[in-house]
Amino acid sequence: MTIASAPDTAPDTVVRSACPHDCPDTCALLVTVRDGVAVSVRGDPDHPTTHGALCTKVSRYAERTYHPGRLLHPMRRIGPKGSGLFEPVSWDAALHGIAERLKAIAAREPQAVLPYSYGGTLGFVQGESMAARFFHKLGASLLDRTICATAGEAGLKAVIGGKLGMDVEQFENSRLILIWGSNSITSNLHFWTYAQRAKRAGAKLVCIDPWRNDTADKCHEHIQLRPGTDAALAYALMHELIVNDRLDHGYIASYTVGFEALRERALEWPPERAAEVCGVPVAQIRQLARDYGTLSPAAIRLNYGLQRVRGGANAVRAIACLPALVGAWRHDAGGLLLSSSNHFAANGAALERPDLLAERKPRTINMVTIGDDLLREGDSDFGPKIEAVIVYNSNPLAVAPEGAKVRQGFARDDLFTVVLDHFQTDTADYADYLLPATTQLEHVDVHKGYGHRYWLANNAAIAPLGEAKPNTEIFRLLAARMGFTDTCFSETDEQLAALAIAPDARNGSIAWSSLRTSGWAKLPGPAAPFAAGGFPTPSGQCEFWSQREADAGRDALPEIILPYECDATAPDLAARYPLAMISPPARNFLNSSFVNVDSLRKLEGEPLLLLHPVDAQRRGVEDGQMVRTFNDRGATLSRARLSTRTRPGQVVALGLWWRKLSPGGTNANQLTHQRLTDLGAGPCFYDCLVEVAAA
Ligand SMILES: Nc1nc2c(c(=O)[nH]1)N[C@H]1C(S)=C(S)[C@@H](COP(=O)(O)OP(=O)(O)OC[C@H]3O[C@@H](n4cnc5c(=O)[nH]c(N)nc54)[C@H](O)[C@@H]3O)O[C@H]1N2
Ligand SMILES: Nc1nc2c(c(=O)[nH]1)N[C@H]1C(S)=C(S)[C@@H](COP(=O)(O)OP(=O)(O)OC[C@H]3O[C@@H](n4cnc5c(=O)[nH]c(N)nc54)[C@H](O)[C@@H]3O)O[C@H]1N2
Ligand SMILES: [Mo]
Repeated sequence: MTIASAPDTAPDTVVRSACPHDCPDTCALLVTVRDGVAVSVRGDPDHPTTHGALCTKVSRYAERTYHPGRLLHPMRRIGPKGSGLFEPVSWDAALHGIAERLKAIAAREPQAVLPYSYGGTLGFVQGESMAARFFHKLGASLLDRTICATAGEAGLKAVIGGKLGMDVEQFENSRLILIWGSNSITSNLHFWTYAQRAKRAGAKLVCIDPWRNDTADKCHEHIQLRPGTDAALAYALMHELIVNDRLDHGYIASYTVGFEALRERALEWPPERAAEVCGVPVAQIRQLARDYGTLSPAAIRLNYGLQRVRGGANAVRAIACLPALVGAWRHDAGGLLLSSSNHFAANGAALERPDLLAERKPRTINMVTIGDDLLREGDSDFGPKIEAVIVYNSNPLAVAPEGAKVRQGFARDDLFTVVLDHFQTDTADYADYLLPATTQLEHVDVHKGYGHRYWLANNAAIAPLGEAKPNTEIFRLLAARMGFTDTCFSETDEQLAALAIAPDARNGSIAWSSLRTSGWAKLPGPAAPFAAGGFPTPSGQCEFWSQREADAGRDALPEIILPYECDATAPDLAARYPLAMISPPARNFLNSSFVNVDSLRKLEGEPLLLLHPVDAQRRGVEDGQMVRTFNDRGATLSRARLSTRTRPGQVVALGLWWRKLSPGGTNANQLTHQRLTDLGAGPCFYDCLVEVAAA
């Protein structure tokens, strides 16, 4: 008998981890490690919503981690900003250089320093924990993290009180599912499993989306409305429910406020009127209303696609009224799901320590307007000019709107920029210091879902590659260099993970100590959160009519607000730029992550522009030809794909490509603008007029 002691004969170990990405599915992962190397990343077959299946992207997570382009050493810029020329330096030199510069700026004005971060990881530990402590202690500007979901959040909050809703696992029992503003097969694959089960059991599936995406193909019905017109459609549905008396009067009387006012408004929106605005057949709206009023339980899977327009929050508000009208909330498999975030109790204050601000009240910068804000001089309105940006978990050069200005801002010679990332992204090219961060396989974290109700643990599977360090450790070391001595800067990642899960009835008995071994645990609580009312609104009711909105000087009812950029609101602009562009996610990328993974980029091919044959013919564009898409803000190059999947007058640019991996050196965000949504101060990525010409 031989004893296996040599490393090459050591048995494989399987580590429980969690997908870090910004996606509603937040899958439970099993990482197989052999001799210190992660050899496979699988979905946990026992975790109900993961059910052993991963999306193509994350099944390549090991390929991403061991990618030859991984940043393995701290780097200092040696060429002009944007050139991408760096030299490796020691951690000591990098930390020293950064701390000296930040100290000098902060001694004059700490608010001149800006953190910039978003969803590279949704972990509580590697997200806003040590990083937030660092910036709070410094007194840096605060960042309003609006780039994805704040409009939808504001809309939901107004009506149902928060990011609460159906349990995704219940959709399999629904009889009607409206997939609204979501390409689920692309961006919420594990929900789609439940939708398919429902379909097999006889449910009707309807997709409401401006283009016929993968998901629409597999639904019974596709309502192909114009972008930004969802509130009008929702009101027409209400109109039909009311005039045909397909209402749950009992639910309305017991658990809602403002029905009379809503009714009056809805009666102004017969399907004929909405059909004009939305550009869809009247009969289709009537049929949808009939289905919604008669098939029970009726479920709505809303996603964030429809709130990236001027009226995005109010569109969500209008849609959020529907389940209460028909009493869908009474059923486990009825109601609506946009986000399940507020089912969880996370201890944000303990992690982020806003108390470190003491008496200081720094200004807040909206991350959507980073383009403009980096170009602003200091003034009494804006406050001090931004002199330093620390970017982590984000790639603003690719993801933020009006890319030309974002680039120009980051190209400022007098801006000090530090980027923490896994790769030399578009943003990294503009860094003064580029710091190598660990991936999910190399660090500890704790996650909640926003499309399901599980807490998940991420144990480190392998040692950090090269000299990479977790975000937390980088901020710990920087804090020490800055002379921050508070004990909170020496807390370990395990301690942070334990803090994240608040001791709160919403979490039941879930705690880090057991989660790290079990891998995942489901929140307690009923499937149907509002079966008997109990909305966390000021009135405790579903608020069709919102006193809070009225007090803020806004419409107390959901409002129909058309896009900034469309025929009806901007006819002159529409005459020059007649095509509405939407730029939703490509299946094999995750925002701008994974674009540099060769096998996934090959699957996507190259930047494409879907153009309706009628529009193509008018412009003399043929299928497969390179085209220039442009407006006053800039231009992109992509390959035209003639397709009836899009509407006439509308183009689809699947994203989000890295600028430097795109033929014209720009991506769809070269065309988008920085104006904000009606509520929630979110971005309007899908509210964008362009023109197209053969390149
Ligand atoms: N593969 C993949 N998965 C992802 C992402 C990714 O980039 N790639 N991104 C992740 C992130 S950050 C998020 S926030 C989530 C959610 O991601 P979302 O941004 O919601 O993306 P989708 O679910 O693809 O839904 C977008 C859909 O909304 C449609 N849409 C655009 N404008 C309108 C409109 O005005 N009305 C309606 N009804 N529909 C409209 C688009 O055509 C598209 O099909 O997905 C996550 N999952
Ligand atoms: N035109 C258009 N623009 C969009 C969208 C769209 O649909 N159309 N979608 C918008 C949406 S929904 C969102 S959420 C935003 C997303 O914007 P971002 O949150 O910026 O998302 P990513 O592009 O994935 O960039 C995340 C970066 O974080 C890095 N990263 C990952 N993990 C770690 C880590 O542990 N440490 C560090 N330091 N870095 C890490 C990744 O390598 C990657 O470079 O983009 C928005 N922009
Ligand atoms: Mo997002």
